[in-house]
Amino acid sequence: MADIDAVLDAAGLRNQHVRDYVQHWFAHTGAERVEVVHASDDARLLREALDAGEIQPAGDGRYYSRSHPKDTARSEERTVVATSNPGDLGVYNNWRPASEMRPLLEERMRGASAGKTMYVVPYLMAPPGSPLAPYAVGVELTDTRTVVLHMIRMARVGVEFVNDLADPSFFVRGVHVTGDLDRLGQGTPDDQRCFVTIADERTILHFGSSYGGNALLGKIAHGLRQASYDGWASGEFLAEQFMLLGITDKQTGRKYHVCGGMPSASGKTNLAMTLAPDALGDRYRVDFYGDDIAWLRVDPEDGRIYAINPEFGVFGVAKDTNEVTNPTAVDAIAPGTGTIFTNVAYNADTAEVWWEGKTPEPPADVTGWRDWKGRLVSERAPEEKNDPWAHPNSRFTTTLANVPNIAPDFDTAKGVPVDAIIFGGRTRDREPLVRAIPDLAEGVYDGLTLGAEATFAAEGTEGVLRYDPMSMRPFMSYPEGAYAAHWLKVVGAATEQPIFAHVNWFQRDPDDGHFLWPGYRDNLRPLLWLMRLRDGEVTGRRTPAGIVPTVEELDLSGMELPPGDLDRLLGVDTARWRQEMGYREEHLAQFADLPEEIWAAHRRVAADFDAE
Ligand code: GTP
Ligand code: SPV
Ligand code: MN
Repeated sequence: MADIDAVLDAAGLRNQHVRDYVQHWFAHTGAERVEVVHASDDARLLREALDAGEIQPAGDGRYYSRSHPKDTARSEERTVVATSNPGDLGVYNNWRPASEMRPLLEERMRGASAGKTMYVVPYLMAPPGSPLAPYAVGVELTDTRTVVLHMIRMARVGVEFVNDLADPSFFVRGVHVTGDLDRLGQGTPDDQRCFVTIADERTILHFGSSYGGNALLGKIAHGLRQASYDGWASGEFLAEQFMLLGITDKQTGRKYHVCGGMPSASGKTNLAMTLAPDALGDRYRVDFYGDDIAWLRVDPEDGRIYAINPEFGVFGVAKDTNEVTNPTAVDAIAPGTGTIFTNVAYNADTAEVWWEGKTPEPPADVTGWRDWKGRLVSERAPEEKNDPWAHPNSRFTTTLANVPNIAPDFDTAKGVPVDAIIFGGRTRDREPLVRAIPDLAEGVYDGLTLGAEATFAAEGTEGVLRYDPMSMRPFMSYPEGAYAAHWLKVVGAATEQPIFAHVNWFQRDPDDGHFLWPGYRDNLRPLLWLMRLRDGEVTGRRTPAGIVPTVEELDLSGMELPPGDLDRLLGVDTARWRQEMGYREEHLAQFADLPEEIWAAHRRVAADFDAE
């Protein structure tokens, strides 16, 4: 192994624990060579990937990549959280014993990287210097170059993040082996894929994919599953699938920070990036902090909740991204940004990409265009003619620095103080545009009972109504009762409580199905109302489900909404809610050890509806 030592020496990788770990998995996976990655290797790795045909040019320093057609989204079924404690079994975490999963993954991975390079990707999932940085250190070993290119965009990458650790053995060990994607039986009873976080060993073993959260281990495997477990085990913090944004009222100089959870592909990226309805004039500035993950802790100095975005980039849904819906995202993926597009439609002749909703109609001249499966659009069979050109879960990958309204203090070590925590999802009826919840237990209860239509970000579930507690269902790494108790404890310890709220941009007309609320940039309006409620400038209308705005309180300037739509948007349908309370009771009953405060909140809301 002397040659590997030489490679690690040359890369300046000094941490002996990391070196031992690399040696171990190099031998185990049978890789042919090792390469240590630094963010500054990006240009060379891009050239190599272009030469190897793994990516294609997509115009002005942007790139196109296509994943295997059977590998286009997370597989929730094949994802497991393992520990050595059967008490960690939860309803959503697919818990298995570590003693069963480690050997299984070791067997799948043995020799499975033969002939390939093992890239060593040391990373940090936090702003440098953050009090939570010790939990954010990891090393991903991967046998796929496009995964490295994505990691460089999504995390801070370099040996400096693992050398000189206070405890050199305290880093997350992530091993990603792609496997032979043609032969993994994806979706069959003999599915070989397996994505395991061994949470109490801080080890992540993912086999059988090279796509998104299945393969970029810093992102959701570490940033959410491992981190939420660490936050609970240490008692110190929360790690949630949350966006994070700042709103500055330029008239008063007051700055607010809002974070919140919405299930995958339900609008976090769009919300965090794009708020700024021009109709409201130049009064507000909205800063982008993060679109998918936030870690929350109480700062001992002032006792407030602070949030950081542990990520370095955005892995955003491409569908419907355009100048009208999200001009900020359009700029963030513009020429010169180094963006990588995955599974959109591609034209090699013109180096262009396209996805549904990029423009109202697909390019009129189909010459050279291939759909996400690589089929020439002009040659698709008649029954394929209506297939989307881009996969619904096709994505763009760009760094935070490319987002034009990135907050000037986005990488401040301490994070930013949180004024509001919101939950939302795709709900076609029942949920009003916004309802505020000023009580901690009722806020946590609301998050736990977040019910929404599932999306294409995971395989095989689109459109199904299901509960997605705090949008963490696919990322829950410990039991829900303990999760609720941990939330009450962390947020309860803050000296200044954030206000909670539930939002819904996805109400539909019961007759023709159109979205009642225009959404996107106009979502700033309900958030401004929430901030005014927090400051005591409006009082709203009390309902058993929380406080909703009156029509007068909501700033609707420059909007034209049919009055009937507005009533529906701000209405609380008591009959539907009473029915929902029954479903919630059943849902919550599944969770052992749910704190009494949560049941009490449930009973209060139910009694209020009964009294209506
Ligand atoms: P993940 O990255 O999977 O966690 O998703 P996300 O929550 O960041 O979702 P994203 O913002 O990427 O939105 C997903 C889809 O919802 C995109 O196709 C958006 O165009 C659409 N969308 C986002 N916001 C709105 C909105 O306010 N109204 C409507 N109708 N659609 C929206
Ligand atoms: C999600 O699915 O919620 C994502 C994309 O943010 S992935 O990284 O694939 O999980
Ligand atoms: Mn997400």
